[in-house]
Amino acid sequence: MRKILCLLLACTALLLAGCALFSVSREKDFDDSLVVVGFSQVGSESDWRLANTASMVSALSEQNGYRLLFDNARQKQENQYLAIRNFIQQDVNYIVLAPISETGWDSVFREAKAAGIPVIVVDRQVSVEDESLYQSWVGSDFYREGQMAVTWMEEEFPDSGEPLQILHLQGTEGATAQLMRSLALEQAVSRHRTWSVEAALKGEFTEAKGYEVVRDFLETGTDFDVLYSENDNMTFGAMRALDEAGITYGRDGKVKIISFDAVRKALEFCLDGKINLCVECNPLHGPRVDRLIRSCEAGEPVQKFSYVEETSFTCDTITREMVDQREY
Ligand code: GYE
Repeated sequence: MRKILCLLLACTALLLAGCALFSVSREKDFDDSLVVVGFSQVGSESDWRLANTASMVSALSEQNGYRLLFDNARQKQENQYLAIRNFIQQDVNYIVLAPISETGWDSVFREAKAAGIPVIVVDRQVSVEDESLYQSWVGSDFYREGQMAVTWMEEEFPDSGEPLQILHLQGTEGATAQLMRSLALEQAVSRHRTWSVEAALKGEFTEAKGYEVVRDFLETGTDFDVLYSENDNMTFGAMRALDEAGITYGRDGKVKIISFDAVRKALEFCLDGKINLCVECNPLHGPRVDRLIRSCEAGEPVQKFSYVEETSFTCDTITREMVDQREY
């Protein structure tokens, strides 16, 4: 009996000590002056995404006055709902969302609004009934990116009556980056009588899936002249499949390659003549979100939509210097 009592006392003492320790460390960790931001990220599917996460983490750092709660949704929208509800429960000051797809946000956004938490959307857009459910959006003009690619194709393959066969490698279905880059291509194909899309493959913006679907497609033996790939990582996968099938590509090859994002590795391939066109998509949204939050905190009016300026690179004009300037 005495032994049990001693054990109980020891456990209680440990528990109390634990609580004390916990509250001390909480007090130490938690600085009231910090702005608490919950960030729900799509996943880590691409080099672009990793650069985007790094940019957000460094801009929303403690040094800059933030406490960042980061959640990686691993490409599942249900995980984003959970993360947002969790942020609401923790009563964060702002919710930042990089949405997987455009639709399905009305309910959780309404919950955030009811809790008085502003939502800032980055990268892809959202389609909600009531636009006042979120504060602002910052990201790329994905349709313009698609148009840059199409304009390059029009210059490269002026209508000569010869057929132009295109293999379309698409990103995550329903993501603005996929919808708009696809739309620009589809509209161009319907304008040009001789252009055709041999297949629209779903590569989910990942290298592994890009490799797999292109490898399987190549087994059908269908010919094509252009690979229109909606992100660099899928392009890297597709290049591996082409290598394995012995099909040449790039400046001196059979297949011309268009790739979106223009991360450093893709620019290296472009410089090497392996990718013909890299269309830039800027992932460095951290400082932009920081500025938006600062304006909100200062009670200044904030812009609803901010589009980022972007360019493109071709293997005929890219230089070593341009590649070296790329940080991601
Ligand atoms: O192109 C791709 C990423 O939404 C712009 O998502 C982003 C896209 C980007 O996984 O690499």
